[in-house]
Formats: sequence, structure tokens, C-alpha cells
Amino acid sequence: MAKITNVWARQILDSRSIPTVECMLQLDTGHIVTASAPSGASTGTYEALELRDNDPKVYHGKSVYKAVQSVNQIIGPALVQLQIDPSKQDVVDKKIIELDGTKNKTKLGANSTLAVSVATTKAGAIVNNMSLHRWVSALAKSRGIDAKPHIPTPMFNMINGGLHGAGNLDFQEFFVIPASSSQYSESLRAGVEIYQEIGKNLSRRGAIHSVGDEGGYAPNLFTNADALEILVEAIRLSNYQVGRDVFLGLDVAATTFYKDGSYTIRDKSAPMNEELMIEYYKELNDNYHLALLEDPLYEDSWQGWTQMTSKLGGQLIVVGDDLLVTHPKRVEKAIAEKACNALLAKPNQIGTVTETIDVIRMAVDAKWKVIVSHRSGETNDAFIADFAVGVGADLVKFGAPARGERVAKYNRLSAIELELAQG
Ligand code: 2PG
Ligand code: MG
Repeated sequence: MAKITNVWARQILDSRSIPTVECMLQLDTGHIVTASAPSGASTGTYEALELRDNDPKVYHGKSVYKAVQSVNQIIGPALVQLQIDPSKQDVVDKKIIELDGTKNKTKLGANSTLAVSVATTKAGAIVNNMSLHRWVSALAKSRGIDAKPHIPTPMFNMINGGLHGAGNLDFQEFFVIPASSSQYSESLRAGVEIYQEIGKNLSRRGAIHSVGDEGGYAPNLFTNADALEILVEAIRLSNYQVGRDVFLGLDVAATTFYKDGSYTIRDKSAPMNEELMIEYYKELNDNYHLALLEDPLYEDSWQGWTQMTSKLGGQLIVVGDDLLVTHPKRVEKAIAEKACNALLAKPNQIGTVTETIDVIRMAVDAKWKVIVSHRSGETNDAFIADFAVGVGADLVKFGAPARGERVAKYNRLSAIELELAQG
């Protein structure tokens, strides 16, 4: 039995140049593992707290020295004192939750709790002599998820709007999603070919505007539907067929353009109420055969979500992100009210690996689709790729197939694909 002998943290930078927490965890075998917390921009109101120092003079208020102290002074010493084996993920996470003692990790910060929790999972894989995804799979099994090893279907975020873009598209993420029957290596190739074709297409139109937070293009376009047109064109020029080889999807992140009961987007001259917004999604679905819509409505509009899912849920995947915030209470309510039919699982919305697995279990039991997701602010930590495979996710979203912090995850899936092929 191995023991955790040292746990410490430091402040590092994420892909947006914003500080985040990196945790190191050492075992009595001498092994040291490292894990870091990602960070969102379009965060749901009910997410666990990301602890920041809020001193405007230091990193514009974004430094995380307090969260680093949570690890160095509270969580680390407690785990070392327990002399605990990192295989006991549930015991470690329970201890972290107990040390925090709040509903939303407001004392220690979910950025510190997650970094330690993930480091524990990585250490658990080492002491059990398993690759990380297999160890996650064993943990998931112990919590009631019996996943068969496969590579989830990637959702490539090709165009970045909303809070991740250049400010002229309301919808946040425009996905190209390869058919779920494709092998991952084929899906990746299609994603890359289409991504590059989109870039050429935008250059021809003089609409290119560098890339956004998740590596997708952030172009100058007039409407959100224009962005979907660009995707359709680029897919055709890459010799793939929409509706057969690849599908389209959107993370609308509607809370970001919702105000006082109305939704304002550049495609329409006047703000829309919920009914009109749902009508508009129907229209988009008729025109573009969308496979998936994430956060189509405001995060507290429960009735609207139920209406939306009853109207369109038979044809497409309705994903709750800001609606659910990977929280068991909100997922429970959404299952009861049939508010959506898929979970977006983001470990940092809840703050520990075990709690994330338990929420995924609820979605699996409800026969929902499960999507494991990165955040818009990422590091090169590819844990989320192993995690997605281990819990048997149907889909993953790691951004565009570009930029180091995004391709770290897609490349890790390639390595796992090879490993699985070797049996
Ligand atoms: C989302 C995410 C990730 P953020 O809305 O799904 O793509 O964005 O991390 O900014 O919340
Ligand atoms: Mg989202």
C-alpha cells in the first residue's frame, strides 16, 4: 500500500493568461504527480466557487494565492496526516469535502479542491499500475458506472463567439461533430481538415479575425446563421457530407444574451421571448439538421427547458451546462422535469473527481447522453481526456483541434485509441 507523503500547490497561468492552481502530490514510492484546475468564462451562477484573491492591484484581482494556501495549509497537511493510499479516491474526496464544509466549496475554492482530487486520481493510477483512463474506469465502476472502453465522439468547436470570441457573434460555440460510428482517428482527421478549410474560407471572405479562447475562429460575420453557413461550405469543400459524415451543433450559452425575459441576437431585429426563441431553434434545426444544442435557454428557465426538450428533444441532444452545473440537485430536478436529455460534465463545476463521477452516474441511469467538457481557460493537463474515456462518455468537447492546451487532450485520445487497439 502506497501513502501520500507530501501535497503542495503553486500558482500557474492558464491559456488566457489568468492564474490558476497547480497541485503536486508525492508518494512514499517517490513518485510525484501534477494536476491543475481549468477555469471558465461563461460560468453558470450555481457552479462551485473558484476562489480568487480579488485584489485589483494583483493580476487584476485574479490571483489564486488563497486557493494555493488552501492546499498548502489545509488539504495537504490533512491528507499527509491520514497516511492515506491514493487508491482511496472516495476517502480523499470525502476528506476534502469535510475540510471545506460548505455547499459550494466557498471555503477552500473548487480550484484547489479539484487540483488535489485530480492529482490523487493520477497517483492512484500509478500505484495500481494502470493507465489513467483504466484507473478512472475502475473508480467509475466502484460508483456504479459500468463503461465499456471506447473513445468518445469529439465535438470540435470551430467558431468561437459569445464571451469566447471577438464580440460579434452571440452564440458561443459552433460545433462540427463527426458521426459517432467513425473511428476516432478518422474523426480527428475530418475535424482538422474542416478546421483548416474554414480558415481558408474566412480568409477568402476577408472575415478572419484570429482565433478565440478555445482555438476556434473568431470571425467578423453579420449573423450567427452566417457562421453555420461557413461550416456547411467548409464541410462540403473538404469532401464530407453534413448529416452523414459530420453533424452540426451549438453551445448557445443563452444566459449571456438573456435579459428580463428576452433573448437578443443579431439574427433578429427585435428581442425574442422564450417561445420565439424556441421557434427560432426549430427553424435552425430545419435548415441545418443540428445534432445538438447546449444551453439554448436561460439557466433558470426550467419551464422553458422542459418545453424545448419536449418539442426538439426527439430530434436532437439538448445539453444542460449552466442549467445543471454538474450538481446533483440540479441534475435531479432536470431528470424529474425532463428539462434536457444530456449532461455536460465539468469537474471544476463541482470540485472533486468522486462527485463528478456520481453526477455522471445519475445521467447514465436516466439514459441521458454524457459529454465530458474542458473549460475555456485550460492548461496542458490532459486529465480530462482519460477521465472521459474512463467514465464512458458519449461525447467530449475540448475546443478546436488547434492550440496547445486543446490538442493536448485530442492527442491524448489518440494515444488511448492506440492503446485500446492493442488490447
Ligand atoms: C461552456 C464552456 C466550455 P466556459 O460553456 O461549455 O466550452 O465555456 O468554460 O467559458 O464556461
Ligand atoms: Mg456551455
